[in-house]
Amino acid sequence: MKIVQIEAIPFAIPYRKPLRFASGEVHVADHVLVRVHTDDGVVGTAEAPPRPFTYGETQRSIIAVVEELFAPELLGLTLTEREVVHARMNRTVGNPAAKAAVDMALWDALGRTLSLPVTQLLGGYRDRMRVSHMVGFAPDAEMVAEAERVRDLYGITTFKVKVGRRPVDLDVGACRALRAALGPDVELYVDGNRGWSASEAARALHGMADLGITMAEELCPADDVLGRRWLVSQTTVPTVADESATTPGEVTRELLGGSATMISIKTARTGFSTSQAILHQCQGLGVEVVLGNQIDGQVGTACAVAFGAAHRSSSARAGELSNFLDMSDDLLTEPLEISGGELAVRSGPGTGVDIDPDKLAHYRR
Ligand code: MUC
Ligand code: MG
Repeated sequence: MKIVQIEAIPFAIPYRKPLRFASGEVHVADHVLVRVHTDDGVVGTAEAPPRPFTYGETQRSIIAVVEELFAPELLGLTLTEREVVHARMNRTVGNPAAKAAVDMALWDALGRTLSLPVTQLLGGYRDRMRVSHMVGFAPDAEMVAEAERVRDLYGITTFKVKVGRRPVDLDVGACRALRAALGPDVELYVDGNRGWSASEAARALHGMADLGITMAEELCPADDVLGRRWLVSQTTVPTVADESATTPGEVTRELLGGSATMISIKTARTGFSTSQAILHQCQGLGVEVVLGNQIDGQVGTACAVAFGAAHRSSSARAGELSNFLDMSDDLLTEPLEISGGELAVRSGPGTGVDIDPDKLAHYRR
């Protein structure tokens, strides 16, 4: 169970269509595959999706941090020395996707060593999750067509609508068009990726008051401390902290400071270990969570569903597990499939996914 090698392999897979949102847009999945090898010949795998506009990480920075900072500190440790692994990685601030991928690759290797699924090791609450789909910026008719296509093809009935454009009526109109087309039974919530001021956000939420919006995520910049607290007082829609709550400390600040009432947990950002710490923190505080997505590929999505389904509170709502549908291809020998609006957890050891060597060779950079 000793760690003998850690690889960071860059790959790039184009999107069939870009995802556009207030803080950026994504055309190519230029991710990093992290592989942890043990002295027993076991290999644990995870995926790091860099989000430069959010966390300042890039494909090259993730490789450098994993190879130059983390690997030398972690070689020789055993897979069960997770606290030591985290203490050493946390000497370096930031770099959430790099840390998360190392953590999840370690859990995958542990599951494979023990011949047990990671989802069972984490909590084993259920074997699948309902899926929520993100609808990016586009003209109203395209956003509606996208939601209808995903509903008809995959049975998905929960949609996160990207907002944060100016004037705010652009997004109020898009949400109104989606509600009119999809009817009253689908769940709609919004994510502003920090695009609006607090007053714009309040205006938008009032404009959407009759649309049954169930959550409002990260509408304003995290540093608008009083503005965000004021926004919470202006709306009955639960406000979700995403980019502003990337560590347990930030979760405490957001919740106790009154700037958010729910937390988005993303395994691409906090791995399995810190995601579980945040989940338990939220449970202890009586705060709901939503399983988010950092525009993960299929390896990352398999990790997310393994985590989300493992716990009662992370599987209570639909999880954001469908971004991979927009990629032109992926790395798995057996692709993930969403049907009936649900994604099942892979049943094999670890996270249950296997990388197709030909695909990796093809997309490797
Ligand atoms: C989200 O929830 O914000 C977009 C940017 C990012 O970092 O994650 C996605 C989705
Ligand atoms: Mg978000």
